[in-house]
Parts: sequence; structure tokens; C-alpha cells
Amino acid sequence: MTATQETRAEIGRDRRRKEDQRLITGRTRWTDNLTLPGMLHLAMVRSPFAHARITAIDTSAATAAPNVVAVVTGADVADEQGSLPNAWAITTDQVTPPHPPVAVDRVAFAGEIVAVVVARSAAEARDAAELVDVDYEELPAALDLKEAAQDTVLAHPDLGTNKSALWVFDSGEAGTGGSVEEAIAKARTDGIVLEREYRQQRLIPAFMEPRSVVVDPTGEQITMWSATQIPHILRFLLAAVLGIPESKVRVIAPDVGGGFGGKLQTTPEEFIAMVLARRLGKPVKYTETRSESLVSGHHGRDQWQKLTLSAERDGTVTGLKVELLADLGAYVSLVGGGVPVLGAFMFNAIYKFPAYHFACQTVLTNKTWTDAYRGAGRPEATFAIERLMDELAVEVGMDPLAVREKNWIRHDEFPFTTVAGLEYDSGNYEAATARAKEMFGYDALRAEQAERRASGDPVQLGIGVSTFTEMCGLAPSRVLGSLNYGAGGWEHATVRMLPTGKVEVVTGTSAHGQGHETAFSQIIADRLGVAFEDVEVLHGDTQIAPKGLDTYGSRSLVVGGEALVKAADKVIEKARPIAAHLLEASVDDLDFAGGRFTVRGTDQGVGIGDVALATFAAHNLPDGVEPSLDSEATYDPVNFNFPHGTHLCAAEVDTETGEVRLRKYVCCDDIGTIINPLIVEGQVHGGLVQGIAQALWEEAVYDDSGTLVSGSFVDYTLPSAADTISFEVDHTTSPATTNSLGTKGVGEAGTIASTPAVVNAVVDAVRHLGVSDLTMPCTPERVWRAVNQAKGAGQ
Ligand code: MCN
Repeated sequence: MTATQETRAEIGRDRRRKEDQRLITGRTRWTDNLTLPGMLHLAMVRSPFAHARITAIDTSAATAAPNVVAVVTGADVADEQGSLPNAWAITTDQVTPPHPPVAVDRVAFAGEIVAVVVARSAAEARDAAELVDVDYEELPAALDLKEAAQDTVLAHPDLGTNKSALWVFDSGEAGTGGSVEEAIAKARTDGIVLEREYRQQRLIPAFMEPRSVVVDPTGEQITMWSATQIPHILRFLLAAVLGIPESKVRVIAPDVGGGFGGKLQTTPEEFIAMVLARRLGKPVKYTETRSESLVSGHHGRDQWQKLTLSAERDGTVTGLKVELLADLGAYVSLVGGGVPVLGAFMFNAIYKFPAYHFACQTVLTNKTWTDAYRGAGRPEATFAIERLMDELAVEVGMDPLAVREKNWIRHDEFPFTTVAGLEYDSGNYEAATARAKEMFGYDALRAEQAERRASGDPVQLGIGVSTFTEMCGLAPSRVLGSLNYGAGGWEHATVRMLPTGKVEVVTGTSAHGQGHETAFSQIIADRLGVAFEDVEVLHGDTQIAPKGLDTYGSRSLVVGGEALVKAADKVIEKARPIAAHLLEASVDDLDFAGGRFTVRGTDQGVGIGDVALATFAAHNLPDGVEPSLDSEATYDPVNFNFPHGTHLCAAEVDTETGEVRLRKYVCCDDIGTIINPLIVEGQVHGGLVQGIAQALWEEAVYDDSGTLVSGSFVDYTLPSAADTISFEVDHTTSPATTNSLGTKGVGEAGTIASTPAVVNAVVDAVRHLGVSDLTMPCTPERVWRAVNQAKGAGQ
């Protein structure tokens, strides 16, 4: 056996998560639990107006309040605070307004920080914040996305436009079917043209632990603890924006209670905490309230999507044209401008469309800034195309799965270069769909649906289909460079064999609920042949793990895991000559398997733990060999990877009340090799609930003045376990060919696939009543109105 062949006792095993012990027994330290000597507390004064000029700020009453140390306005820190970074200018002429952490003379969304109170306790800081008297001169606010795109009201009058960037892709020569316009023109004469508009409502990433930050400026280094997904990126940007040497900044992401993309951000609160801690020379802490989180943490989605699809009468698609408007909110956030661009490569989904055109206009408005939310661009694309494939099925009178099969890439056609220019390395849509159909009892449910329709049952049954693929494992650095992204997509790992035979693993990924400590232990246990319990995974601290690009885009396993494999393989190769020396054998005669080097053809061998101890002692090493097995690797993926799946949903719709009840949900995903089935099941379940919530419940709603009216969990209807049903989850396995473990990401899969499955089911339930579309979320009121309008129209 070579170093790259490992036995697999751990990979594929249901291991309970190592990290859960401390998480569920209250033994972890969340950022907000930190208390440092002399620590001060921050409270933010936030604008109640969506767009206003700040004409005066009177801080005297707040300054005089008990135990208040300072009250700081934007003007007070204007020279120090810098502008929040945008790492992804999607075009060279992107319009990017400056984004001071504390507004200086104008606010551009309700919730923007206008002053910061520093006090000896959090309660005193909050009380004093109430005493800050701000005079505003209200300005007209750009709130409606379509109107904002017309520049009728300007979100930032100085810029002269709300249009930030126009990003266009055209398959042109890459497509096999000529131009999209030709395909559409032809279909208008002898085929089918479908034109549809879909609304991706605004969503709020509602992580369990609110954002929290502590900064300690008193040591040699300035240390920031933050409930962030991106400690490494944060350290780099704090240093770059504030002009502090990077080596003097340490960022620690302790256990972090969820992120869902919402903590893939450098926030005003982190920047101002850094500035004030340095200015005051004391540790400071800020933890947002839930209301602050909803109003000022970044939001997700918020697009208008216009699609034009051309097809032959037999259901073969000949072209797809996509025109998007994407609401950036008031500022261009860290990667928010690029979110729709990630979707650009996914509208063609699992299909062999021959011609494709995509254009996205990003637009500034006076609402909370938007950025990544679980799936980031890919759920939007999947929703639109999967809704449209259902419409095509109706138009040509085919079963929705059959029309998909007619257009999808067949198993024997992989690897396949898509019309959007990606190379899908592996997949088997036939197998996943067959398994999902079998689990679902597709034919029996269709029969029941027919019966209910025939009998005019007030509770109708709908069956929703969604197939999906996604590009995850962000990302090959060269591709990111070609998209003008400001960083690479590699990942780093260190593997240290300790003299006791235990293994210390350092990863640049930064888990915030995904269970990396467990899954990565499984990988190393198999690779090095050590016990699962003997592996410790360290992460989330730039001092301990100085190199890394963190966790998002379902990248950690496929990029970070591969870096681990490569580092572990280096450990084996470093151990090999030492083992040979100890065994008095030739290096070439050694095999390594199950944690032991053995001399081929004999029963002589030595365990890797013993080699580690001998290396530590260094009494008897071969000449010229360094006394260390420690190894590191930085891995840059050669391609994205492309998980896929088929999701089927049965929904009951009460046509008299509009209520939607999920009856059955099954999915068969293909994520290649599975490291830990238990973790994967959890990821799929969580993802499904988030996608279903977009379909049925969640929406960030603003009133006409730009106030977020869904600013608490009373109005922002986040589901609980009681709102969902038991999901049936299974997998097919088409290993990825671009990493050694054959894995594909799973962190976003459930969210991407489930939204269209559910909406397709709801529409399917009432289509025979004359309803062909529903706006998300499909609330009882919306469904009831649609059914009644259709009835009215039919009379
Ligand atoms: N895994 C596996 N086998 C596979 C694929 C994954 O065992 N074939 C395991 C991995 O080892 C890892 C977990 O599943 O423990 C997720 O892996 P991966 O798909 O690589 O995703 P990341 O770890 O990079 O996590 C990011 C992803 C994203 S983008 C969002 S958003 C999201 C998600 O993960 N946010 C989450 N899942 C979340 N889960 C929790 N609890 N909280 C969040 O905020």
C-alpha cells in the first residue's frame, strides 16, 4: 500500500460530534461570555430613518450618564475608522459608495450606526444610548428594487445613480445552439417561448448566537474575539483597512453559534470596536440584541428574476435568457455584489441547454445591505429554472420529471462542459431521481392527487419536483481571479504527530456548526491509521492556525479536507525513512497501512506512533533527516465540485383557507463519498428547513418609510421543529474525480433544492383551479387570494 491508499474504518461511519459535548453541556465559551479586566461595553445608536441627513448630534446627556466613558460620533472617528471593505468588485466600473462604520453626515438605511456609547457595563451603555439626541433631516428613500433601478430616487445622491454594476455572460461560441435571441426567435415561430418573472424575497440569516465582538488592545498584539465565519479574512482586512501590521492582529473565532453566510462579513461593529479599544487602551465588548441583528446584520436574496426560455414542442429546451435585478441594499458588502454572479453559472442547472445569456444589474437601495445567505446565488438560480421546467412540463403536457430527463446531462455524458463554461466532473441524475421516486411513492401520490381533484376535495394535493446541482467547494483561485474576486480559494492544513502518538491537526477552515472537529478526525484517523479519539482538530484562531480562508460555500471538506489529506501524506513520507532505519530495511520495501510500516514479505513492522516517539527522541535517526514529522499543505482546488439531487415534496393545500401543510418530503442527494453520514443528515435536514422556510414562511418586509416591520421573531416567521415534518433522506454516490476522497460539499444542498420543490408542490395543488404561480413566501393569505382570484377570473 502507498501513502495515498488508506484503509477506511472511520470514513463513512456515524460518529457523534466531538464538539457537541462542550456545546450542549454549557462548557464552551461564547464571545459574549468573555470578561476581561477593565473591560468596557459598547452600545450603538442607530438611525430610525432609511435615508436622512444628520444635522446635529447632542451627546451631552449620554456623556453625563452614570459610568459612561465616552460617546463617539462618526465625525469623532472619521479619520480613523476607514471604510468597510468590498472584496468583490464584479466589474471594473462598479459603483461602490464609501461605507464608514459609523455614519458621518448621512444615513442610508434604518439601523445604520450614528453614535457609539462606551460605558462600564452593557446595561449602562444601552441606557445612555437612549439619551443621545440626533437631529435628522429626512431624505427621500429608494426602497422598491425596480423603481430604484430606474434611478427615480437616489439611495446615495452624490453617486448620481443607484446602478452599481451590470454583469453579463453570454454563451456565444461556447454554446452549441447559436445565440439565445436566435433560439427564442425560432421558437416563437415553431416552438414554445415561456416568459416568467420570479421574486426572490429578502431573507434574514437568523443564526442562533447573535453577532458579538471583544477586542483586547492591552497585549503585544491586539486580540479580537468575534462570532465570525471568517477569522483569517477578518484579520487581513482589519489590518489592511486600519493600517495595523497584520502580525499585530490576532483574531479568534471561538465556538460560533451558526452563521449561514450572515457571519461571512466584516462588520461596522467589529471595526468600531477595534478603533475604540485602541483609542481607549482598554478591552471593549459589543453583543447585538436580536432586534439589532435582524435590522442591521446583512440580509440575503432579494432579486427580481426575468427568464425567457425557448423550447421545441417535444420539451427540448433550445435557449435560456436570464435578466436579474439584485438589491444590494445601502452598501456593497464584502462579497454581496458577487452573489448573483455565483448564480450565473447555475441557471442551466443539470441541463444541456445549447444557448444561454445572463445579465444582472446590481442596485443600491436604502435598505439593510445584502450579502451571502446559505446557497448564495445558487438557490435563486435553482428556484427560477426549476419553477420554469414545471411550466414547460405543463405547456408540453409532460410529467415534470420526464421533461427534466429529456434535457438533463446523461450519466454516460460526464465529464460535461456546460453552456455556462463549467466542467461537471461526475453525476448520475437518473439514479438519484429513480431512488427519490421510489422513496416517495410517486405513482401512488399522483393517483391520490387525481382522485382529490376529481372529487373536488377542499384539501388538494400537490406534488413538487426539484432537481438541482450546485457549484461548491469555493474555489479554484484562478477562477476567482478571473471573476475579479479579491482573494484566492485555497486552504491550509498542518498535521503534527505528537511523541505520544496522538495527532494535532490545524485547519484554516472555521466551523460554526458544521462539525469539522469530528469529520476531520475521521479523515486523519483513516489516513494515518490512528484512533479517532487520538486526533485533535484546532481551528478558528489566527495565532494557532495562521493560514486559512475560512468556512463558506460548502468548501471546508472538499478544499480543507483535501489539504489535510495532503499534509497527512507528507507526514507518512517523512516517517518512512525513519521507520526503514528503525527496521533496518530499505525504504522501498516498506508498506504503510493501518498506522503501521511493515517490511514487505515479513512480519516486521513499526507503528507510526513509535516512529513519532523515535523522531522526538532523535537518538537514532538516519543521517540528514530532520527530527520532525510535522507537515503542512496548502491546497488550491482544480475545479468546483457538483453535488446534485432530486427532491420531491407532497403538500396539502386547503383551498378554503389557503393553508399549506407538508405531507411528505424525500430527497436523494449525491455528494460523492460521505465522511460522516450523521453530520451529513444534520446538514441536509437543517438546509431543507431553511429552503422550505423561504418557500412558505420567511420574508423581511419594509414599510413605505423604509422601516423593517419584520424586525422581531414575532413577525419574521422563522420556523421551529414543530413546523416541519420528518424528512426521508438518502444518497447515491458518484465520487468527485477532482479530490482524492471523492467528496462533494453538502452544507448548502438542502437549502438550494427545497425551495422550488415546495413552491412547485403548492402550485401543482391548485393549478387545476387556474393558479399558475405564487409569490414567496406562500402564506395562507397569498394562496387563498390566488385561488379566489383564479375562481373570480374563471366565472
Ligand atoms: N461532510 C461529509 N461528507 C460529505 C460532505 C460534507 O461528512 N460528502 C461533512 C463535512 O465534513 C462537514 C459538514 O459535512 O463537517 C459540512 O461540510 P461542507 O459541505 O464542506 O460545508 P462547510 O463545512 O464548508 O460549511 C459551510 C456550509 C455553508 S456554506 C452554510 S451557509 C452553512 C452550512 O455549511 N451554515 C451552517 N451548514 C451549517 N450548519 C450549521 N450548523 N450552522 C451554519 O451556520
